[in-house]
Amino acid sequence: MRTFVSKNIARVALLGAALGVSAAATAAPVYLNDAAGVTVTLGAAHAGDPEPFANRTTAASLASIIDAPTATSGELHTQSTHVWVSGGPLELVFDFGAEYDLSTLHFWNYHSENYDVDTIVFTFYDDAWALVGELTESPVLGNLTGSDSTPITPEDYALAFPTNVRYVNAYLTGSNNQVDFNNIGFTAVLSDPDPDPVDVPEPATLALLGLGLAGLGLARRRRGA
Ligand SMILES: [Ca+2]
Ligand SMILES: [Ca+2]
Ligand SMILES: [Ca+2]
Repeated sequence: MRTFVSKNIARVALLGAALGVSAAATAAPVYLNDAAGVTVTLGAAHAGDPEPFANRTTAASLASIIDAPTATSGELHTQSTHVWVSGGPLELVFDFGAEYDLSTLHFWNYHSENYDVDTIVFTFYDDAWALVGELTESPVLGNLTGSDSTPITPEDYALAFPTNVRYVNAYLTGSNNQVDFNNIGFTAVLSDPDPDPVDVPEPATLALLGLGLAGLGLARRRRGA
């Protein structure tokens, strides 16, 4: 039984190699904040104001943006968890450290209209900073009770387009010039670093075909002799 299984695993692996199927292309998407060491920094809009947050330091605020342990975790809105800019927008730059094919973006908004994030413009870039996609979202409120004692829950945005994304710029704005939320997260698979060419015969297939033809010729010659 073990032989049967291992032989078939070997066959599947060979088939995968022949078809050019990489492990990255077939892998299930994972929550990057947990798995890939996502980092986030302030965007260019804050060049003259390195401490734009109303309630905490930039270091503490940025760290708390990407610390939701899973893509579905709830998080209470407290003075030590929420991210708040009073008097203008917030611009963030995320770096995944490598290129990923994004499938879902997760956003944990504040729970009432006076301070929530009303619009986010996301732009997606590859590792050479070439633009690969854009998305504008109007997030829903983070919970239905409008209460700090009810956890903020994430809203998911499905992403069909962005492949080979390393950097994401997020520009967040709100009514009353208030921006208040808890987390931003990403789910993705590692991009194929070497996309396979199409319509090019595999050398191994050609070699096998050549061997087969040579064998046929040999057999014919032997029958004829
Ligand atoms: Ca957080
Ligand atoms: Ca609002
Ligand atoms: Ca709103």
